[in-house]
Order: sequence, then structure tokens, then C-alpha cells
Amino acid sequence: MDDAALEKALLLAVSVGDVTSDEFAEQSGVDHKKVIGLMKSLEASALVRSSAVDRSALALTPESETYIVDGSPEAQAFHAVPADGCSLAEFKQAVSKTVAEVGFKQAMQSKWLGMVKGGEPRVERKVDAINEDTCQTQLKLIQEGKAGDIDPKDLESLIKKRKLVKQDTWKVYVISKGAEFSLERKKQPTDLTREMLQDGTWRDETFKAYNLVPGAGAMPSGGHVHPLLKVRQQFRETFLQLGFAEMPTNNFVESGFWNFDTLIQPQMHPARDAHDTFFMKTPAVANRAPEDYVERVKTMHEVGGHGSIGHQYAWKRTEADKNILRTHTTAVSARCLHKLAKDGFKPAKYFSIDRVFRNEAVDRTHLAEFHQVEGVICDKNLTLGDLIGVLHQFFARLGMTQLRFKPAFNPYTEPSMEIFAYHPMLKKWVEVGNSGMFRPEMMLPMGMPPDVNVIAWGLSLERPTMIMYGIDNIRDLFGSKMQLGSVKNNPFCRLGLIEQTETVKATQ
Ligand code: FB9
Repeated sequence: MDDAALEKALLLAVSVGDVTSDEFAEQSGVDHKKVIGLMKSLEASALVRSSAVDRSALALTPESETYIVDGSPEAQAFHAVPADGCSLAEFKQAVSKTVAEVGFKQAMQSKWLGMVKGGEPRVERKVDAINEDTCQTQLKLIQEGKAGDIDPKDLESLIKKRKLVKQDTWKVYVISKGAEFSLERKKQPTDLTREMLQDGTWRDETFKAYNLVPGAGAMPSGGHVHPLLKVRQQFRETFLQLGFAEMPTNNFVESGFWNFDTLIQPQMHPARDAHDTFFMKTPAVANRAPEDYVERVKTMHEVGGHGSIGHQYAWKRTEADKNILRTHTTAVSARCLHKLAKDGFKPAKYFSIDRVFRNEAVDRTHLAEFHQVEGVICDKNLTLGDLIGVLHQFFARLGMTQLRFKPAFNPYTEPSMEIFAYHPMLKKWVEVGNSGMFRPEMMLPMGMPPDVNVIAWGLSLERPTMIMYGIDNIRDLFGSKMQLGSVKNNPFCRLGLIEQTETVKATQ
């Protein structure tokens, strides 16, 4: 029966009353799946509607199918033993593995066969003939759908213990009239055509619904973006939208000079020793620095200037020339600010997002490297208020509108503030970074005009990513232990898309 005829027949049958899909398939002599396919497409146009009914029946396994013909394994075992018995070896030789193991054991249990004690193991018949191959009989009953005639205990063991019978389950559908039922399916237009618009027939047309069945499309095999890079892109877009320019961060190896000395971080500062910083073995020493600027930095460290007393110690060039893995991208900020001053100051907004390395104890939230996000604004007479204002702007775009600031200390900024934000999803205050105004001792040796101030802030990429993706241990996010699978199926980054559900009262 062709599809159109089958559709017609089914609609006719349904017009009379509910139809069961397997019976209709039986009657129409077509495969049940074909009827289900037709039913689903008629259902898509609401001509019919269906409700699934589970069906189950006992069925033989391919193995037990053979026993219907060859007899049960135990019967085969019995018949393989000659009337006068034979050696176990001969017996095993003569039959299949299943008969030799399962069949023999079963025949022993049924007291059909027995082992002859002593000497070379022999098998002998315990009965002259089998009065009935119960197993085979029962399998036949199953095949005839008469499982009810079998003793439930035997049936249980055929299913569970001997695994010769299986429970087949399948779904059939009761098909009944749908909201748009009619004996004939009106071909539903799929496209809105110019003619319809002109003659207005589109108004009373019911267009074919899109059937976006999930999983229709094959998952494209291709590259996947690591969650960290998705969050990095979010941060990048946030900075670019705020008019910041990205600083070049393509140098993991930095000299102590740019990483520490330009930031007026004294050479005896604990962060500068091997406990916190990775020192390069090769190349161990930096091979160039702007000598005039180095002199001015040296002076500022040793005796100060411009009203500062400096750090009052003997500054060593060798210390500054040591190559390290940069501990912060603030080293890159120092290079860019120095260049800005040298090229002639003009207001500037810079950002950087890249790896920094700290020789710290590794734990759930810290690895020996992380990605630092840094924002720098350089302009005349900038104040702490400007910094607070910008931080509000920046974090608001990341979905955090409630900020708090706690005085902090950084060797290269004064004043400095730790930044805390109320995280709407976590429903708690989170430390989201650090910030401050670069010290004049840092800016003036660069040649920055005295009325120019530079405000800056920093945070990590890992923390927001762990929070956004609900990752508890940083090792699951970054490094050799992370599951590549998680890169394949991680959702897009919703940073900044967190709806503000509640406002926290300022009094707290
Ligand atoms: O990232 C951090 N926290 C954070 C950031 C965003 C965030 O977003 C949520 C999804 C919405 C959640 C949390 N922190 C900075 C705060 C803490 O995690 C802190 O314990 C760990 N910090 C790192 C350093 O650890 C040694 C994060 C890292 C950090 C800290 C300070 C700076 C940069 C990174 C800086 C700076 C700075 C200061 C002044 C001038 C220029 C740069």
C-alpha cells in the first residue's frame, strides 16, 4: 500500500474511532514503523493525536532459537554421551562449549548424566532416555506466546538465570482525531508566496509548522573555544567598548627592571625573591634597557626625588638585569606608560589580558600561572574618585553593579584598594580585584608630566571563569589535568548577562 493510500486508510479508520498503531499496521500489512512515521507527520499537522502505550512480550534469544531445533543444551549433552558412557575429554570434544558447560551441568542437575568416580574422568548416562526436554518445551511455549502455561519459577530462571528468554518492550500508539482532523490532509503551504500576499489568501492559510526536532542536525565536529578564552573575549570586548587599547603582552620573559624596578618595588622586597618569582636560568640576564631611564629609576630607588625620599638603599643593576617570568602584566603597563611619556604624553586607556607566573603554592584556586586582566587610565589630574567611577562602569558591564572598596597596599600604587562586588548569582560579596593610583615615584622617572596621574586595576581571568562555569577546582579549568570534554561542551559565557535580581542595602 503506498503512502497516500495508507494515509487515507488511517484517517478513515481514525474517523470511526481510536486506532492502535500495531493492529492497524497488521491489518494494512505494513511495517509498524511506517505507521508510526505517518502518525507523527499527521500529528505535526494536528490531524491526529496519539498517546503511547508500552507493550512487552517474552521472546527467545537468538541462542534459544537454536534450541527449539537442536534441543536444549542439557538434552544435547545427554544425546552426546553414548549409552556406555565416554571419557569427559571425548564428551567435550563432541559438543559445543555451551553444551559442554551449561548443558552438562544442567543434565547433571536433572540426573540425566553423571560423572564416573576415580581414574580418568568419564561421563555416563544416568537414565536410558529423557522423558521430556522441559527446557525446549518451555521455549516452544514462549515462541507460541503461551508463556502463561509455564511455571513462573521456571520462567524466572529461563529469563534471569539461563538468559534464554528476554523481555521485549516496545511502544504502540493509540491514534485518535486531532484538533485539525479531516479525512484528507490538506497540503499545508510551507512558504508565504507573493501570490498569497497579493490575493490575501495567506490570512486563512495554516502554514506547515517547522519541525525543529532536536538532534536533527549532526553535531559539527570542529574546534571548541576554551572557557578561559570565552571569558577573555568578554573582557576584551568590555574594554574595547570602553575605548581601551590592548597592550602587547607577547613576552612572558621580562627583566626584573620592568617587572619590579620601574614600579619602584625595592630590590629587597619579598616578592622579588625566588619564593615568589621564577628566575630564568638561560637567558639569565637581560641584554638591554633604556640607560637614561634606568639611571632615573636607580636614583628614585636610592635617594628618591620630586619630594620622595625613595627607598634609601644601594640599588644593584645586576638585580634589575635578572630575567624572570613576569609576575604581573603591570610590567607591560610600565613599558607602555614609559613609551607614552617618551613619545609625548597624551591621555590614554590601556588594557592587557595575558599569562603571569608566580612561584606560589598550588591549591584549589591557585596555579603557578594565571591570566591577569589589567586596566590602566592615564590622564591629567585623575583622582581616586575617577578610579572608583571607572570600576563601577567596568564591573557593571560584567553584571556586578554593587561594589565596595577596601584600602589595600601595593608597592607601586598609593592609594590602593581591594575591590569587592556583590555577585547576584552567588548571592554573596566576592573579592574581584585590586586597584590603585601609580606612585609619582613610578611616573616621574618615566618623564610623565607631574599633573598626570595614572589609575589602574587588576583581576584574574580564572576566578570569573571558575564562577561562571561553576568550576570548583582550578585544575579542572586549566592545565594538564583538565578534561578536554569540558572544552567541547561548555556553554557560551554569560558574563555580564546576569540579570540583577536584587539590590543589597548599602547599610550593611
Ligand atoms: O580576580 C579576582 N577575583 C574575581 C574577579 C572577577 C570575578 O567575576 C565574577 C564572575 C563574576 C570573580 C572574582 N581576584 C584577583 C580576587 C581574588 O580572587 C584573589 O584571591 C586572587 N587574585 C589573584 C592574585 O592572586 C595572587 C585575583 C588575582 C589578581 C589580584 C590582583 C591583581 C591582579 C590579579 C592586580 C592588580 C593591580 C593593582 C593595581 C594596579 C594594577 C594592577
